[in-house]
Amino acid sequence: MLSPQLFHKIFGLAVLLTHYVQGNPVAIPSVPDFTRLREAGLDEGFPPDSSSLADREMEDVILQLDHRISRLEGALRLEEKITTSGGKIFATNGKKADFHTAVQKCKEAGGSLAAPGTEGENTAVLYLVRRYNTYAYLGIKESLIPGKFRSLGGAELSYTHWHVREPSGKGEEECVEMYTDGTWNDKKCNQNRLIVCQF
Ligand code: MMA
Ligand code: CA
Repeated sequence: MLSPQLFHKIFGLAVLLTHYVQGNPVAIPSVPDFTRLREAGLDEGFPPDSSSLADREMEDVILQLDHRISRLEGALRLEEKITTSGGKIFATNGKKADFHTAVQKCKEAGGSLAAPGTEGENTAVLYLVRRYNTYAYLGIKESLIPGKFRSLGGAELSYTHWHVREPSGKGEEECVEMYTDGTWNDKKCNQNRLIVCQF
C-alpha cells in the first residue's frame, strides 16, 4: 500500500523534474493534510484499512508518474546533464559561474550546490566534470578555522577527497573545486567553474 506521504513525494519529484526540464524555478508544495480529511469523513476510506477503487486508482497514478520520472531521467542521462548515486541526482546546465552565482542558480532550481558525501557521489560529480572538461565548485566552504572545511549548512564533512598537499590556502582560499581526476582543491571563490547542483 502506498502511503499519502510516499504518493506526495513521488508526485513532488515528478513536478520538480518536469519544471527542471523546462528550466523553470520550482517551489516544493507542502504535504497535504489527509488526517483532517479522515476526521471529517471526506477521504473515501483512505489507508490503512482497505484497497478501495480510489486506492487502486491512486496506485495507477503513482505507477504512471514513476514511469514518467524514469523517462525524464533517461532523457537527461542521454543528454549527459545528470548522474545519480544513492538516491541523489547531480545535474549541470553545462555553464560556468563563480561560487556565489552557482549557489544561487542551484537554489533557484530547487536544489543545492553539489556536495559529494561518498566516493560514489564523488564519482557521479566527476562524470560531469569530465564530460564538460571543466572544474566544478563544490557545496563546501572553509569555516572560521583556517584549513577546516564544512558543508554549506555548517555540518562536519564525513567524506573528503583532497588532492595531495591540499587544502593549502590557509584561510585565503575559502571555496573548493573538483579537478578532472576527482580530487579536491581549496580555491578562491571568484573563478568560473562548472555549475553542478544536487537534488
Ligand atoms: C594554485 C591554486 C591553489 C592550489 C595550487 C596548487 C598556485 O596556486 O589553484 O589553490 O593549491 O595552485 O599548486
Ligand atoms: Ca589550494
